[in-house]
Amino acid sequence: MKRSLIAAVCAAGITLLSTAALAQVTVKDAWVRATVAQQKATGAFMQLQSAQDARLVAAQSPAAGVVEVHEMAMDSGVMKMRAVPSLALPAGKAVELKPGGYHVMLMDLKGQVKDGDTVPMTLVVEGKDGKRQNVEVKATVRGSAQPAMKHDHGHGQHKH
Ligand SMILES: [Cu+2]
Repeated sequence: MKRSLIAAVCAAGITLLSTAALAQVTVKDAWVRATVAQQKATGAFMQLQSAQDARLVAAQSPAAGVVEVHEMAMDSGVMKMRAVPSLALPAGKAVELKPGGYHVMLMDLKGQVKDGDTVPMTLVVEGKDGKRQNVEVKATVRGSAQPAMKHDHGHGQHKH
């Protein structure tokens, strides 16, 4: 019992050492919005934090033909989204990808993304030294697509 515990701790130590040279990126609460049949695109959201200054420069997923990093912003009173070449991940700062803000856009979907499914994604993070690192993410599919398509009247928005 005791021996196996020590072995586990050692293994964890080795993992930490081998990744120390790269920007260590943690991903929290990764989720993808569910789609309806025939819907070709959806968004992935998560919280990213990098130990060192880095940038999210690309993403891939076997579930989508095209994956881009998008930004949503008000433009002359209209909510618009556009692809951004990269997303800055300042050292130690949690960067939120959320509805209405930055998101990973999954386009040319291979199939319907259903509530409860898991969507694997690979994020490509580039450190200040130009070194690229792949970060594997398993995002959980949440919700039904309808509320996202309809207009919300402001009810049930507070989630405290
Ligand atoms: Cu988008």
